[in-house]
Amino acid sequence: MIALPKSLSVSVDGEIAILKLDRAAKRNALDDATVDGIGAFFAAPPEGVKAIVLHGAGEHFCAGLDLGELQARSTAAGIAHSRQWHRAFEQIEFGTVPAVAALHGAVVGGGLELAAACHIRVAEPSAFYALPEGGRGIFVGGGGSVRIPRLMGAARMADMMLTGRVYSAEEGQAAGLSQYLVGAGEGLARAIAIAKQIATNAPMTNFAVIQALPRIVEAGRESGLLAESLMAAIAQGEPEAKQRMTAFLDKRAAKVGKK
Ligand code: 1HE
Repeated sequence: MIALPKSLSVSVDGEIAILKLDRAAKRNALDDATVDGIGAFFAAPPEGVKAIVLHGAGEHFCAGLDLGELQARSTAAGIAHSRQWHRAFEQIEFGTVPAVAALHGAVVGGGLELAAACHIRVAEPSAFYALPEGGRGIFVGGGGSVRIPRLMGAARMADMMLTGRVYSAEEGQAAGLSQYLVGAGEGLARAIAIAKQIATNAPMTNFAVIQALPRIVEAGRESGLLAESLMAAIAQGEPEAKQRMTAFLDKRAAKVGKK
């Protein structure tokens, strides 16, 4: 496994890897080493891992950019810093396996940008969302302006940045920031269960969902429909797809909504 900075720790549970932001004393604030470590981990997950869970140590998921590292940067250096975050978070969104974030406490600034790069977000009631960049005189730089409006809409994101509005876990769920809202203390276990479920899918299905689906959403209608048909035919042609469909016809596979 690749070497990670002290602020990250990993455990592997069968086909699932669990990556922990492990800097609770600083509320898991993201310094450069942590951002690079996240990117490197998602770019090359441990052998055999089919889904990754991301969570935070302590009382909060992530307090965003490490403000201690926010020096006066030249414009060019500021662009390079933001692009470093972009590269790292692209490894999550367009990496090799689906990512599930377990959210609790602060999910703010770059922490929300990080969560938004994951494919599934599971929130505990303590989770709260904010974009304090607005009040700190800066702008999102970790891909937030591209990813967050796709979850909640540009109008809600603009409101968060312009007014400092904080969304509660319930509000975040209603607005689309999380797909699951679970009980207190249940987030990590639920995220792991979801990741294990994802790991049982045919690899081509997971590939299609994380690589093809977001590109199709952004493509024009005709290109999107063509890409969909190609992806559908490729997935359908896989031996695993044939086995799974035969298993259903032979009454060996679960019905939808039933065990
Ligand atoms: C930090 C950071 C940080 C905490 N960088 N050190 N993000 C923010 O503007 C959020 C700033 N943080 C907070 O509002 C609060 O810390 C929390 C709501 C997240 C948590 O509150 P709390 O009461 O649990 O913790 P605390 O007492 O505020 O912080 C504990 C320690 O963590 C303290 O350090 P200490 O040495 O005094 O113990 C804090 O200074 C430290 N800490 N958050 C550095 N963010 C690619 S662009 C992205 C742009 C952004 O992300 S901007 C948003 C930055």
